[in-house]
Amino acid sequence: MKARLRLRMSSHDAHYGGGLVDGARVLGLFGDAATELLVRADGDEGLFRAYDSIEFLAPVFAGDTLEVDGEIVSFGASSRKMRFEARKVGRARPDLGPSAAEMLAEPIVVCRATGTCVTPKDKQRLPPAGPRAPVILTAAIVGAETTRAQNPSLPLTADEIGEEARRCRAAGAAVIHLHAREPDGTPTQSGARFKEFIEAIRARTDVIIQTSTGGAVGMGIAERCQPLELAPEMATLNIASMNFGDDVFLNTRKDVEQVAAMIRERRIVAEIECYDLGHLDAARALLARNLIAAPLHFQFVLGVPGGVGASERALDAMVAELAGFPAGATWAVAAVGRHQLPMADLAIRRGGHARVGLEDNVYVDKGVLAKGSYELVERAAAFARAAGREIATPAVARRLLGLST
Ligand code: KMH
Ligand code: ZN
Repeated sequence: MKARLRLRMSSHDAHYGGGLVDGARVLGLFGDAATELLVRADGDEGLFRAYDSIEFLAPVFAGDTLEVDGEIVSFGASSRKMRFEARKVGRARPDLGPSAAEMLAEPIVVCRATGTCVTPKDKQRLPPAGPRAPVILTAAIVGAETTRAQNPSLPLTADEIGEEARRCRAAGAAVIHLHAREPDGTPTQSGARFKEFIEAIRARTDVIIQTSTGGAVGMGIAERCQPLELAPEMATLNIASMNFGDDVFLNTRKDVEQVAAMIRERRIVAEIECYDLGHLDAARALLARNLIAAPLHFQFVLGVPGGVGASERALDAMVAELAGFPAGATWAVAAVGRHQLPMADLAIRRGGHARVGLEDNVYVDKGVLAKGSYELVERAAAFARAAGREIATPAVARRLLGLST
């Protein structure tokens, strides 16, 4: 959540010789931006508790025009971490005439700060929405690449898949991201195998089942799309080709358009898999051609060798790109390997949703294998609670994702 103020420093604001404005004046503007953010998030003005860092980077004078940005970067139960930046975007030019002034071609950053504000729980008047909405946890319980040699708890048979889905649901998962395997572990997109797995899950729990159309690297597009014939509630839509470790994950534009059209025709809700920043542009092109439709749901897959790395900076860039899409889009993070849990935590604090599970990561702690995807879901659920967000049940997730209930 972001707020922006713009105002001109007048001679009333000048405090020191030479028309210099004091730093406290700029901090007052950060306070105003923080207040707007708290009013929008909580329906309360809240309190500024502490600054963690303040850097004054350039002097401010009477006659300068400042632009101030404030942003809530993460939510706790009552704390809201924020960052601020003030930039000079215009200035007086007394050297050219008594009322001469100019807007700057390049803004000058005059101050940066980070801090924490608090809205006590009993003062939070607004229903949790947007960044405070319940967290949708997705469990990617099998995937196509993980092997039993990497983690002996990987479920492979219909019974094992059904039981693992039940455990994940009990731990807080609302969505199961599903691949299928032959009993020997070979990945398959066979409709018959998916049907068996879906029935095993349905017999045990009410989770949303999201079938993969990614399959395994090297599979043809028709092969990958077989599960769509089973009319799952959700399906993945991989948006572009990329290196995938040592392999190439091929998603030509024509193929992506075909998969998107098949998903749309069957009224299945697409989860748009973005492994890189440019994949959001590819999604925008599909939107323009009506091959995907709002409400959109994005999965930011971070840390695949060949895609964007798993960093806070990368996540911020991808979230910022959502400004170019219709309002109301939801987003989640699936980071791979050791990044899975820390990035799930960050995504949840940023107001997103999260996917965890053995498909993308086999460890629950450094060197400690997860007993199953459910253990990773338990960790993600703890992150949600620490951030003061509820965990979406499948029913709530269906509402948030625009699935028919
Ligand atoms: N197995 C990966 C190559 C998806 O499920 O849609 C692709 C994948 C994506 O797992
Ligand atoms: Zn997958």
